[in-house]
Amino acid sequence: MSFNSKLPLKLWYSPGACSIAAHITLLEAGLQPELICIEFADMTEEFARLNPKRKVPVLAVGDQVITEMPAILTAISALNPDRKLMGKDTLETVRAYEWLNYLSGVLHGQGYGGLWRPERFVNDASVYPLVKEKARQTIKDCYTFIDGKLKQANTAYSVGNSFTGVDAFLLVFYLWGIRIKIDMDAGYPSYAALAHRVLERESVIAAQKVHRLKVKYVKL
Ligand SMILES: N[C@@H](CCC(=O)N[C@@H](CS)C(=O)NCC(=O)O)C(=O)O
Repeated sequence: MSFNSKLPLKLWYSPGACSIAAHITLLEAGLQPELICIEFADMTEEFARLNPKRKVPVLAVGDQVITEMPAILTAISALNPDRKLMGKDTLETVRAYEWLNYLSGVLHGQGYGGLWRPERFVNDASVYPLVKEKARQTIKDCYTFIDGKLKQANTAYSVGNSFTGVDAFLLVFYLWGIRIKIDMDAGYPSYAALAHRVLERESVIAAQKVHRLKVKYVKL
């Protein structure tokens, strides 16, 4: 089965969503996918035939449809292995997965999932405020953890000194933190420093024009 960067590439994304991380990483790999915008409200039966989970990002490489951020970032990295977008050696790749699973499972799934989609956690709408309150605390706990981990590592990027897909995913949560009115720069300086470094990359500047996920850029 062929799997290479000569095959047609399609990325389904939603404005403001996590899917920008896949687009950034594709651009970092030197790849220009066909971009297909799908609003959350339009994730109907037709979209469900593509991704029954009704979520973005979705990446198609030829006839292979790939979902879930860690899998998508792995696929993109494999399309241009020279760019080492999942780490330069085995240990860095292990660390990349350690980050991605945590970001995807805890910060995205539990934190932002609970805050923006409390109905996924409880049936009783009267307790949504409690779910949201707990989710906001989970988000802040994650930011504290991320900031501490980056401070301790003292590297230019989250996995060593080169950009990986993890940095694109971390940028999403930095921007979402600002969206939910957390003072990211004051509260999490090591995380903010990484995010500002990532925001300067050409891939990010190009992707932001498409995704409407912007931040008033204040240089630290
Ligand atoms: N576990 C999935 C989560 C993807 C996800 O939650 N995507 C959001 C956008 S950031 C989505 O499509 N949400 C649709 C909805 O909530 O209706 C992944 O890692 O790709």
